Amino acid sequence: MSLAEDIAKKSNKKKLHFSLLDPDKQKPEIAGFIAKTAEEAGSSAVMVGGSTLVSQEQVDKTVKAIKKHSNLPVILFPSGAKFLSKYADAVFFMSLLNSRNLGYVIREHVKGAPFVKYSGIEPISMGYVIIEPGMTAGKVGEVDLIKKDDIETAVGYALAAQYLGMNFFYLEAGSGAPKPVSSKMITEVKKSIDIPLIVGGGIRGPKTAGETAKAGADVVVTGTKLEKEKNLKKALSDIIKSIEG
Ligand code: 1GP
Repeated sequence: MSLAEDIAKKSNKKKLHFSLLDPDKQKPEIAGFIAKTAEEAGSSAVMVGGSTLVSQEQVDKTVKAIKKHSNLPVILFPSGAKFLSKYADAVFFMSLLNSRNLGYVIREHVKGAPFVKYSGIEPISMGYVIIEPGMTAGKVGEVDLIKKDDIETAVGYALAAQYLGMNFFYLEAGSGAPKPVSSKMITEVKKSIDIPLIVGGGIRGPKTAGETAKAGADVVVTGTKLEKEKNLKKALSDIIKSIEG
């Protein structure tokens, strides 16, 4: 079974948590330690990526350290073709659908596709949109942000992603967002589509994580929370329990 099928199947039975690690935010060994802790706490996968990366080497080293310390699948969450790693299990082959820059919509994909083919990592097709406030991802991605209460536009993008054949849809408020995507938007998007819905950005505690899952997210992603937490295992376990309901 492909990883995409496995995630879709598991997320049908229970809500999942993915841990996002940005290679720019910590040394590879620390990323490995965080991944190990995330696995112990019940996270289902590690996503690796960020908007401010500088080299493929950075990504390679982080992915290798994660693989060394944990058994979780590693899915790249790339901001461009330069940031792929053959050591990962899969890559979110994601189009930033509301970017004004065609690079993020399709052109980087054209550059990166041969690497994906020859490295053998699994491409997981995903539509990705950024909602206000968008934070760094919104700026770097040159995004026409979806207004936080513009549910109609969010639903339109979600349906378009599904009709284009994408296997997952991702609502992103931006890393470090003061507030996550609203429950109302999540519920309406989830109601409209048949593909799994991933939600991230600004989710830092059990309450918001639980609300996000309850509203309809199949997968809840946290990033920042992993970086600055003293008792990470406990903090993540609480978040994951709350997601699972
Ligand atoms: C993943 O960008 C987010 O969608 C991560 O956001 O860092 O706010 O958890 P946080």
